[in-house]
Amino acid sequence: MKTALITGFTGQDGTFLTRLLLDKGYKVIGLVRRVSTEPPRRVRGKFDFTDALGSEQLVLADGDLLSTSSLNAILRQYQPDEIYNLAWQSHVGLSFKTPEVSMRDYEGYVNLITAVENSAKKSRIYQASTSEMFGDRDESTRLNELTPLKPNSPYAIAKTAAHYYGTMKRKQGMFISNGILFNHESEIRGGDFVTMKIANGVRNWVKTGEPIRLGNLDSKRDWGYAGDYVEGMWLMLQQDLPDDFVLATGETHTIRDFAVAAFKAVGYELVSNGKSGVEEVLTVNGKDAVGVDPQFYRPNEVGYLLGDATKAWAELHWKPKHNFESLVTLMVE
Ligand code: F7E
Repeated sequence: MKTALITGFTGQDGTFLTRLLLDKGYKVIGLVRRVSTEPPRRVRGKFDFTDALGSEQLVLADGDLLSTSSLNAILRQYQPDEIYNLAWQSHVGLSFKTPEVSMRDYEGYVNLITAVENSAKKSRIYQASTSEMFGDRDESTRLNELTPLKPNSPYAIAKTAAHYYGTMKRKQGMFISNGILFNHESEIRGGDFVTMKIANGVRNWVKTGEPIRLGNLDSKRDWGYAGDYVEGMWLMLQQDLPDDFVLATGETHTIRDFAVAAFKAVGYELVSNGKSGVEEVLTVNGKDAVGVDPQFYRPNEVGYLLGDATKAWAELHWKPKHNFESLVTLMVE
């Protein structure tokens, strides 16, 4: 039986990855940081891990990426074959207000690598790199593993540092693969990311008529389904050699497109007044449904993301099963 350690175990990707690895017969160690309230547990349907916890196929290990003693102890005890580093403050907008947190996330990753060197030399590491590292660029390019990085948020700068730190350690012989994942969403996506905010907002609008307040409607994202993307993460660690891989759908849409598709999924036609910025209002049969609120703008924006996952298709034989329409429908429903 293989053993995997997941940091960021309670997040969206940690939850999907736990399901995938348990189904593959892995023993999964979830690194959990004790907080004064219980960590959120997803216990519904396919994410009910009660049986796995009972049989100890899933174990929660108390620790923290900022505590090297806890990392060394956990690694010495479990000697994981694979480590998935998903722990990170993942809201880009928030990172502008709490930049030190992003830098500490980077420090935590360096601690993890050092602990692996000291206590579990054979572990393979997956690092969650991100399309945010590409930063703001013109719309002529599809972004892949060879595209130069131009991060422009505290979140992306810290992720880029981690990306290069891992690449540097790979040259010294460590098995570290960077997954450059474009946006990936799901039915358990947090409510402060734009897709779930829209999905929840549509349902609320149907009930109460309260419009959804959003920020920049023009930015474009390449959105896939988290369940597809964790398979890609796993595949990266099954290769003979470590490498960097982009996971993306190859389709890009504006935030406005997502809102229009989400209203369509419940049978409403959302129409823009055609104005720009805070003047724009989108209505359904003349009734306000989406408005723009500058409080949701970011100091720097990543306006355009479109990924080229050709390498992952060719080398990992990875292809996403969900497309834009099926993702929107799944989230609204
Ligand atoms: O924003 C715009 C916002 O917060 C998407 C994270 O998982 O994917 C995610 O990062 C876009 C941005 O995701 C609102 O300005 C408009 O252009 O859903 P998001 P993100 O920043 O792309 C990458 C790959 C990661 O690595 C991250 O960890 O939507 N937008 N209005 C809004 N965004 C939010 N959150 N809320 C709004 O009201």
